[in-house]
Amino acid sequence: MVVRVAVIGAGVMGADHAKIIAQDVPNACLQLVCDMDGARARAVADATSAVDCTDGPEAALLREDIDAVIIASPDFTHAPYTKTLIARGKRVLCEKPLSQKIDECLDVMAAEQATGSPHIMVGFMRRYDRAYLDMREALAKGVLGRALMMHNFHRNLATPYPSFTGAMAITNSAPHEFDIARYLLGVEVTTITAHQPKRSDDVVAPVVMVLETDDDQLITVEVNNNAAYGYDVRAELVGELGSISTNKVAHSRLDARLSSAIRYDEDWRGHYHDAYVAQNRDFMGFVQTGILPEAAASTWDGYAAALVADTGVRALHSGVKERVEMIKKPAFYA
Ligand code: ISE
Repeated sequence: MVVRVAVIGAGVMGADHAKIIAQDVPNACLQLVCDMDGARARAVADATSAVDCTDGPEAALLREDIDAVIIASPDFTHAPYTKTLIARGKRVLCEKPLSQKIDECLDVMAAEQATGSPHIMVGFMRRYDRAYLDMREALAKGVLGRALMMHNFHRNLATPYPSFTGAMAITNSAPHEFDIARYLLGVEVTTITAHQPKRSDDVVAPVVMVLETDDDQLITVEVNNNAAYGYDVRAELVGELGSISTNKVAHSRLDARLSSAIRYDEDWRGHYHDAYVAQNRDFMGFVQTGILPEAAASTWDGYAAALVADTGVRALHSGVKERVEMIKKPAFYA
């Protein structure tokens, strides 16, 4: 069966998803590219030979010639669009966050549970990245012994716009770390503290967080959205018997003239290209079988990451350790 896919939102991530669907995913046909900016939708559709394009997202979600949808439109649209698509019985890959509002996450979860089957996969692509997969395997094989700590660094070249805040470092960037740590350790986060050093200028300073888990482990997360030198994401998982670290900071290293230089990516698209491809291929399996893939992030995972982020923002403002108040996990997500 060929799956006809619509990509809603043709910005940075939407354009990337469209390209991956068109070039790297067997059994998928890029049926529709949609963006409120019609010229942008047209440009991405032309570049990817999509069947059609449109500037009307609401109408696009109702089209009959679409089997599955990738949502990469602005964050505030994720919850309403996923709810429309759940009602239509479509399977959706929704870029993170599911929503930044906790009540909206709960709403989407309730709508999905009411159908009796999973409809949404949240785009936490690091679950498909080779380095994190190796961590998972090392843990499962017992090579590390009991996991004690996970340290994470998340550095961007620069914030996407000047009004980006420390709170947004927590709600926009850190959810990747919240999700991958929960996923690898198989735990929930119970508390969080958040701190910021003072910069000499007025751009947003790094945020450093310490998280405790319900299995008494510690997770540290540094998000530095203005690292200035390149896109650099690293992690180390420390157990009682050993430790495993990500080992790829860049695609290449140039050795010449008695020195060595590493070339960093400008953003995450190159760094995680293979993970995005694997994730989107897995999404096709989800559409065809209706079974949420083992590695995929569910709406519960989307809720959990959003809740940790929300609590993290509170901790940043209060300056004290805040408790993450989760609802009881519904049996649907067991
Ligand atoms: C950004 O918000 C993302 O969502 C990307 O996936 C991430 O890798 C990037 O560093 C974030 O800032």
